[in-house]
Amino acid sequence: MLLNDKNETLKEIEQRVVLVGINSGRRDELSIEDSMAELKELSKAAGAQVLDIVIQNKAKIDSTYFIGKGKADEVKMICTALDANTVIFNDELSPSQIRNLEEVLEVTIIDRTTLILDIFARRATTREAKLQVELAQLRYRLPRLVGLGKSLSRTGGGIGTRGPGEQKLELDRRRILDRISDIKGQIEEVRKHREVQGAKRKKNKIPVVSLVGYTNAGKSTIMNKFLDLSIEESENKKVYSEDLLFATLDTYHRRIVLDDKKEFILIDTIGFVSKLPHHLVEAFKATLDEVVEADLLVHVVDSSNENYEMQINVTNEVLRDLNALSKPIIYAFNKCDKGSNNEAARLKDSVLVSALTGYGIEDLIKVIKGQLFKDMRKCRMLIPFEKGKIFSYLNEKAKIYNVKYEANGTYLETELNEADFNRYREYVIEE
Ligand SMILES: Nc1nc2c(ncn2[C@@H]2O[C@H](COP(=O)(O)OP(=O)(O)OP(=O)(O)O)[C@@H](O)[C@H]2O)c(=O)[nH]1
Ligand SMILES: [Mg+2]
Repeated sequence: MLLNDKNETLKEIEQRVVLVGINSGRRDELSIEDSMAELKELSKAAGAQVLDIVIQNKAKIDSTYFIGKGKADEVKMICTALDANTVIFNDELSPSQIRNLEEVLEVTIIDRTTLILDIFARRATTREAKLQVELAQLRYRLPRLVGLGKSLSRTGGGIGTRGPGEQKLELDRRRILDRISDIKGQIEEVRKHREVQGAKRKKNKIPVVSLVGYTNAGKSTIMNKFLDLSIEESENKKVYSEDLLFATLDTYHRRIVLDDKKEFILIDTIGFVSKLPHHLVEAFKATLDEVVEADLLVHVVDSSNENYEMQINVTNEVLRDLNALSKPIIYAFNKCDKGSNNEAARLKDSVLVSALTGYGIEDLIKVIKGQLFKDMRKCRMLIPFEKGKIFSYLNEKAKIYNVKYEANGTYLETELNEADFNRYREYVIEE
């Protein structure tokens, strides 16, 4: 399927890249192999061709070159031998590190944050997502410009470079600041519109379920499977899913109506990844806040991935940042068709599923319903014939198990939500 072609930063030149990471030996972090494998996937998602991976064991980061000077020379040799034009580092680099590395390696230097921001920029399709990504990019760039400005004035920069250099930076800085405030205004506008929609949904009291999880876990595929089971027309509401990191970069709301007429709004959104740039989480905060404001979270896990535990932890870290860990959460251990980890599904409130084959999807829906509609009340009602409107309303909105027309009205066996139960309490003859 086609991606957004408008952002062609990485596309114009073929990016032949070497990846570089530091193994700091810290226990609490992802293993360096996993982390570099993730960086490789991210690079591929940005359209780059990965030629080699270089790892340095180093407890302390070098302030000049990030890696040691000797290692930098080695990377230079590798780049020359493989004809690489870009080196991607697995961590955030300071402006001076970028400059020093560019000097030694004579290729484009990209850090992990820039890479992730770039992927987001290429994939975003809605106005809001585009604005949010641009905001994150500008905010990431701004202090880097300032840093560069300072270091330029410190070193002098030689005749002719200093003045214009600084002026240009100041100009860039001002332009960026202007653009930031412009974007903020636009985001505010879009957000107001979204809040109106959210308020409408609240008024209708339709419960909301959000799919959350590590990128590529299968959230969008699950959403599409749910749409198949929804009795509302759903074919043109399917969302994009693909074997790619960050296939989804916007938030999609879909109404799911089950055959017993119970319904909920399902939200599919961006996936998480380790070391998700802070600026990105900040820029997407409003979107993510909306996601985690749901009545229920379904945490989708790729249980066939050997790193599934790390991916659960990464997701939970982001959820913690968003203050969402106290929400009701159901785990969907997906991709069980790929030889899943049965151990995984022993967690409380978890369901083993395969969005591909459909295995377990009905069970997942059952668990979701159990959680969302646990306050539903079964009752028998007698509705006088002159209240035909109430009958039509219930017929449309509620599951009706039995109807009989009796002498003094319509007799119903049904199940009502709290609000309807209270509204029509006078017609309830037995609970
Ligand atoms: N074998 C198998 N593949 C699956 C299953 N569910 C999803 N996939 C595949 O996994 C890949 C990622 O699925 P998506 O639904 O796009 O994943 P996502 O969680 O929405 O990912 P992002 O939007 O990138 O965060 C796709 O190639 C899917 O076809 C499953 O149950 N079994
Ligand atoms: Mg998706």
